[in-house]
Order: sequence, then structure tokens, then C-alpha cells
Amino acid sequence: MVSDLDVYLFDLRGYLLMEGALTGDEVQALNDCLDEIPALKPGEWYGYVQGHAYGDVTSGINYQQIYEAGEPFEDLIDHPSWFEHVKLFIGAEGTFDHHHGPMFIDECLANFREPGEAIGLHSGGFPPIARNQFRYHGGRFMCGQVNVLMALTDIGPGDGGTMLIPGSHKSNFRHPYYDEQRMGKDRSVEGTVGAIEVFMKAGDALVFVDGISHGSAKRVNAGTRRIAVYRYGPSWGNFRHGYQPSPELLERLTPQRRRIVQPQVLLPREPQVKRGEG
Ligand SMILES: O=C(O)CCC(=O)C(=O)O
Repeated sequence: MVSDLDVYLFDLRGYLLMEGALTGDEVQALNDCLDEIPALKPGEWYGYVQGHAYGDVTSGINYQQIYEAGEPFEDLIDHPSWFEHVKLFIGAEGTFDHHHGPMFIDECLANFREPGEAIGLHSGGFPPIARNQFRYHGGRFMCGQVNVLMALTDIGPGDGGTMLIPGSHKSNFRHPYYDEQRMGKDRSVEGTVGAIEVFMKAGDALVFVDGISHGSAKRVNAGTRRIAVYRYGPSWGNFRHGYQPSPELLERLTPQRRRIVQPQVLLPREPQVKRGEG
């Protein structure tokens, strides 16, 4: 299921592009779910889905906790196109990292990108961060965060595609882009030496370790780019933004999905009777 070439390329480049990871019907069902949600501004809720922006809204609006938006989004939790890949790259199986399950989703969102919007370059092997690190040690991957970014619309030139610097998950130096940006120079991701823009068809998935330098080009075309991102890490992780899954979602999910969404149930759930009482 995970080919030797996938392993080689993920280790070398820090990402894999999976063409046709989702069928046309799946993409349609996901978009239908999104169409049912009224336009949300940051902070507004629709059921258990919340409108959100990273900093300001120039990178587009996010709908957080998108696995709450309906069954098509629930199916993404352990989707067969990438489940084994993510499991391997987190590398918990057979170790103490697997104490509560193979993985945990610390953030899942849909993002809508309009003309003029982009997200700046971020992450990279330097400075090192434990949460999103790339690591291969003792014969296994131990990635802190593996992202699956799914295209829900076609993403071609001018559409604000994801950009990344292949190999930067292993870098020991900061790209000069970051210093120039800090000095106030207007540096678009597009002009960054070493960065590539990933064009995707609706249904393609980009699997990448969060420690790779990544961001997106500015959207210049009319219309809206739609993506979903599920971020997976080891089962002992915690929610990035402090959301929690709804009781209804937990009730509906299969045991495998429930363990990925909520690996641990905190104890005790009720006050305990002291010895000798009751
Ligand atoms: O919007 C994009 O294409 C990039 C997304 C991103 O930066 C992220 O998922 O961390």
C-alpha cells in the first residue's frame, strides 16, 4: 500500500502528491456539505464548525473542526488513500507512541481562498520545532505532524496553489526569505528561490510533513480555491486551538475513527466513591 518509492520520495522531499486520492463523487459530496454551511466570519459558529483565520483574513477563511460537517468529512479521518502512509510517517505502531492509538488529528479545516489572498512561507527544518518535526531514527519515521491537504477545486496557475521547498524539512539553515521578510521587504512566496508551486486537480491530495517550508501563491484568478487540511500527529498530542469533538460526532464514528479524533477519554468521568463509603 505504501510503495518503496513513496517512502523514498517522502524522506527525500518531505511531501508526496497523490493524484486522484478522492473520487469525483467524494469531491462532490464534500463540496455539497460546504455549500450547506452559511458563510462564516472568524469566530462565528455553525453547529460545531467555527469560522477562523490565521492572524488576519488575508490567507482566506477557515472552517475549523470540519470533520463535524457531515459524513463525507468523517470519511476523510481514516481515508484509505492516505491512512497507511500517515501511520507509517508518524511511526507509532509497536511503540509506546501507540499507547492510545496510531494517530491523532490536532486540527482539521476547510479553507476558502479568494483573489488577493495567500499564506506566507512558514516552517522549515530551522529553527527546529518538536511539534511539526521531521525525524527518521532507529529504523522508523517519527514525524510530529503530517498534513493531508486535499484539493476540492482544480488548482492551476493563478489559483493560489500550495508552495513548498522540497527537502527543507531537513534544512539546518533559515531561508534568507524569512530575514528579508522580517526586514520589511515585500517578499511573495512565488519569488522564493527553491520553492515550487503544486498544481492539483480536485481530488488530489498533498501529504507533507509540517516541518517543510510551505505556504501558498497569491490567488489572482476570479473565483474561490477550496481545500481541506487534516493534520495528524502521535496519539498523545493535543488540540491546536482547544476545540473538542462533539458528543454526537463521537457517538457516530467507528471505533477506529473515534480513536483518531479522541485517543484518550480522561478519567475519572464521575466523582469516585471513597473506600468504605457507599
Ligand atoms: O493554503 C495552502 O495552500 C497552504 C496551507 C498551509 O500553509 C498549511 O496547511 O499549513
